Amino acid sequence: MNSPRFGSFILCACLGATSGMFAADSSAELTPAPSERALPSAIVPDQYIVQVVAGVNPRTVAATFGISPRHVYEHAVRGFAGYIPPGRLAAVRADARVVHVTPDRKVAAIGKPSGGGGGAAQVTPAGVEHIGAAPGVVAYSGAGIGVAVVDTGVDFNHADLQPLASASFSAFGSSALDNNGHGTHVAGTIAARNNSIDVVGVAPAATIYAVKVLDAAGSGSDATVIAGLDWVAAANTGPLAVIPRIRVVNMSLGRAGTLDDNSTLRASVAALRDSGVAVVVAAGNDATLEVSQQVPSTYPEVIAIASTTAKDGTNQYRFFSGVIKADTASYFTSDGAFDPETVIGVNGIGVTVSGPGEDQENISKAGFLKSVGILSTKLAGGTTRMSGTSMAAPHAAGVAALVFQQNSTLGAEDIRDRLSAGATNAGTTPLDSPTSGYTYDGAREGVLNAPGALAAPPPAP
Ligand SMILES: [Ca+2]
Ligand SMILES: [Ca+2]
Repeated sequence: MNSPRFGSFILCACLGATSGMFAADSSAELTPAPSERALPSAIVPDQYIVQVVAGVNPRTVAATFGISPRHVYEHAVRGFAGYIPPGRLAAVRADARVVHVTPDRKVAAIGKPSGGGGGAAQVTPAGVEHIGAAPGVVAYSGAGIGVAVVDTGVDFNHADLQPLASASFSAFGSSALDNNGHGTHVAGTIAARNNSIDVVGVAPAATIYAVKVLDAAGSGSDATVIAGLDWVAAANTGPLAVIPRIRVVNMSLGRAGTLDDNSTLRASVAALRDSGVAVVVAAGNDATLEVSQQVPSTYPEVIAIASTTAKDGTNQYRFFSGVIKADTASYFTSDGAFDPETVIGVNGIGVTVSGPGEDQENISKAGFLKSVGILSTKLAGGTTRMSGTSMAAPHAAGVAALVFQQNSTLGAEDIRDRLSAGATNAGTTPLDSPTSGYTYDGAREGVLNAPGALAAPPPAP
């Protein structure tokens, strides 16, 4: 991670989470930034993802080689994941029924909710307010729209998230109950209920589906993520046929990677997108990495959301005049610089828009920068604050639910177009961050806005 600086003074180093879930612990001490690069990209030894051709039963292929699959995929994509002994790998690769054999990679991180506390009257979080989604501002609530939180699970018992969808999934063969806190926080930004307690989400009447692909440590892998996406496809089209249908997937997770390092993962995302599901993802929490260097945010099929501040910050540092304003690129956010190789970044593909991933950035007397996180639902009840592109993405997932409620015939690319066309101050925001070591080089796609997305004209045919 870079060491954000202002002038010759170290401004900040409070990035807590440096990987998978893209949430920073906003209560972390201001210590020097870790020199370590952020995202995990470790290959899981001897674990592979095998994609098979259409019409072939993945179990039959696995059985041919004596493999006991940990996951079988039959909906978003066909294949399986599991242990393949080194001696059998070449034979699996050579089998005519096999399309791709990809090493499984870690998608993992630690994000700790802290602070907060529930029981008080309902608060409208600064991010919800800033994007114009506070109760009463827009005429939609997400009612009748299913949103899958593909994450660490969701706290089934949280009073401000009731009722959750009855259908849920865990890639670990367990309950989809959150045992980390990250997924519960994400769920609250999307759809915390408009009542008298805790917080209110962007789409407070949307139906949340808990899809657990990260464990208690916030750790998973490509194989667990594909399992979650395959379940979403099955839930919509298979024997489950859930009501309401899942129209939005939120993935506040990722790893370092490239466009083509796991064709099966990309195919599963593309299949959902093609079926009309908007797949909204966190851009990434490493300002030294581009979106094009991270999975899944590099995929042109996803709607990648970078992080900005929701409000002006405060400043007690006498060597810096002014404050870090609302709509400034968060010091931790990845942005969407173009990749000339893949042409990712052209026509809004890359980062679609930025959204609030923190309330504000304050500058201390000593010149340190401190993130004040987004307030949302906390595991085991009440509220807590977290910062990260993990928190920006669910604001956009919530707006996607509002737009789908307004017009259920839209497709996933229509949602991307609406979010882009409705963004505020495109061309000028995100504003540059004053931290050194990070020079914003994205496309200034503008900041997410709910009324803007709802009012955006339909894209030209
Ligand atoms: Ca509430
Ligand atoms: Ca960049």
